[in-house]
Amino acid sequence: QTVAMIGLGYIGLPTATVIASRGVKVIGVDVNQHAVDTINRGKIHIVEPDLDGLVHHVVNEGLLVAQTTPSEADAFMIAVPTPFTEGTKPDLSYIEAAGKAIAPFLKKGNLVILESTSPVGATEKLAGWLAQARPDLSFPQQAGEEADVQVAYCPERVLPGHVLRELVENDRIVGGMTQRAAEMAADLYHIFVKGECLLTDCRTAEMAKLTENAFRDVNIAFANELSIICDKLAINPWELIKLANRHPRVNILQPGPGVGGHCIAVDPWFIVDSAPEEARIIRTAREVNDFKPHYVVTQVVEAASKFKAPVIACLGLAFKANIDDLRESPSVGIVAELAAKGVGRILAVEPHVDTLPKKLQGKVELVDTQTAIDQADIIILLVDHKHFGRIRAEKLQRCIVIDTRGFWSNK
Ligand code: SAJ
Repeated sequence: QTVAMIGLGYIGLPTATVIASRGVKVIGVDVNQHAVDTINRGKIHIVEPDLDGLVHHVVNEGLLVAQTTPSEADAFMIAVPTPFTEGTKPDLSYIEAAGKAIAPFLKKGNLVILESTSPVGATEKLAGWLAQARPDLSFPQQAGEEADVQVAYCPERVLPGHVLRELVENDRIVGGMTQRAAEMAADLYHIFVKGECLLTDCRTAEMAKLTENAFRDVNIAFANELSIICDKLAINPWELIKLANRHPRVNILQPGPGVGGHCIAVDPWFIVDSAPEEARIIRTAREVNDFKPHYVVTQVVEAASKFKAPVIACLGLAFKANIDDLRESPSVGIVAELAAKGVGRILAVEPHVDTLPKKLQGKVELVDTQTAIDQADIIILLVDHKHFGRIRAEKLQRCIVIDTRGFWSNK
């Protein structure tokens, strides 16, 4: 059998590669010519541990071929972006474009699987676009179990940095528009998934993905709110959380400078958009987490007011520890806000990158850890990179330290 993967980004490329590594022929499709050319040379255009070697192998074996337009296959998987721009609606235009691109190649017996994080109802919309483009074929919304082309929703749930392991080991939610669609999709995932495939309908599967990330967001918001309350009451929040977590039914997450990444800070808004009156905790959690970077800025501004010409060292720009991903990072936002306020000379340290993101260029100096620590009056720990474990405690004693992750304050 042949599988076509539409979208060769952070999810599509690893998934296509793992399927190909099981000996299945995979056609990878992406509108980005550079990505297609890079992959066909056996190289990768994204950062994910161990992915480069596996891509090299499957491309060499002729099992993965990238192209800019689809061709015929038995199953079509779609892993394209679904952005949510604040104050507007979820943007399904990439899914619609993917549907229109595969429609001419569909034939009886095909399966179409949507993997992109989507609002509830998106899979049914996709099936509608496919049916519109191919009136000669039947789809589940009219023909149910007997449809010529079955359609399913199976969310990806992998953690960036651990994608290859989690793709194989995690349980997989498989939501069919029909029972047949779910069974066909489960058969496909069984090729590479060692976890369990849990069958359900597509609306439940869509909501499950959003629920997982909203659950985490709400729990991080609880920790972030606690940390602000603790500052007011002069309590160490990390010690407090550690103690409370010794209760057998309490498990509080870690406070930080805010929530970043492309999923947890975005997905809850899909739920809020679908049920604005009802989603009260979910909306408030987003607001609490989005407020945290501004709170950190206020702390720094207050500390800076004690110096004539303060030098401020900002440690870490990535959205979480030990990765090089600076997109949607609260740390970058904090550093940019500090620079805009002109509170002092700002040194940024990010051991995983060579250049600053555009919005910091010319305003902030990118330096190594040693230089930053030697020159700083104020040190802000923004990311708990292992790398910062090298900093010696006595170096910190002559500065004001604002430790947003509990890296040093977690007793
Ligand atoms: N964070 C905290 N405190 C914590 C945990 C995380 O402040 O206790 C922050 C991180 O620093 C980061 C943000 O939250 O800025 C998100 O990091 P994360 O590691 O929690 O999650 P992501 O965004 O890398 O990946 C999530 C995962 N979802 C869940 O754990 C429920 C992953 O499994 C999903 O596949 C991914 O979103 C996705 O693509 O949706």
